[in-house]
Amino acid sequence: MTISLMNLPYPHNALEPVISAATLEVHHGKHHQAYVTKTNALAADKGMGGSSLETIIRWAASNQERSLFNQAAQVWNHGFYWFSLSPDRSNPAGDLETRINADFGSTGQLIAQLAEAAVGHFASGWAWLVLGEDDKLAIETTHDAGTPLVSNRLPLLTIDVWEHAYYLDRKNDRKAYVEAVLERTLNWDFALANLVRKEAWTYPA
Ligand code: MN3
Repeated sequence: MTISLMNLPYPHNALEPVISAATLEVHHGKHHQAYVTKTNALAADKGMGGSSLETIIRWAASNQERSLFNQAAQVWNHGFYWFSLSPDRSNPAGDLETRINADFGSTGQLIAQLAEAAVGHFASGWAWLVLGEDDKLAIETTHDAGTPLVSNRLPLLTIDVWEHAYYLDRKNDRKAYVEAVLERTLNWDFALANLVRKEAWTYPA
């Protein structure tokens, strides 16, 4: 078994005008595909070729296999990112809404803090909404391929802040990309599903 490039959960043009079809074609078809291809090659070299993506990531993290970790974690992070976006408008509901109000005061305050973290993150990486070990919602950023999958925090949503996520549409204006994503395309239903499951999302086999 090898890792596959998962399908996007929506057509390439579904997120326009927030994210263009051209960006998604390159981001998914070229960048995500390249991470998949390199993960399969490196995992096979390490005797991990038959393992699930999550097993490969955790093994690479605990064995300081940096190259494999970077490629494999990027495969997982991108899959999680595709589901963190949606063309269908949603709002925080259920236990997620309750926790947002308790831990941030309001959805607006959460979004403001997430925007600040995503825009302010230095260089390439990811901005996340997670459920922390203290059972409170939190915002964090990770550098490069870093992922809360290998922490004790439960990932709920992510925003890719690598330049390849927005450069075709926004040039260097990360703020415009982040604000549009936060306002229009965040998939709060996915966040709630992750929260309710209480286990990390798994990449489609
Ligand atoms: Mn990316």
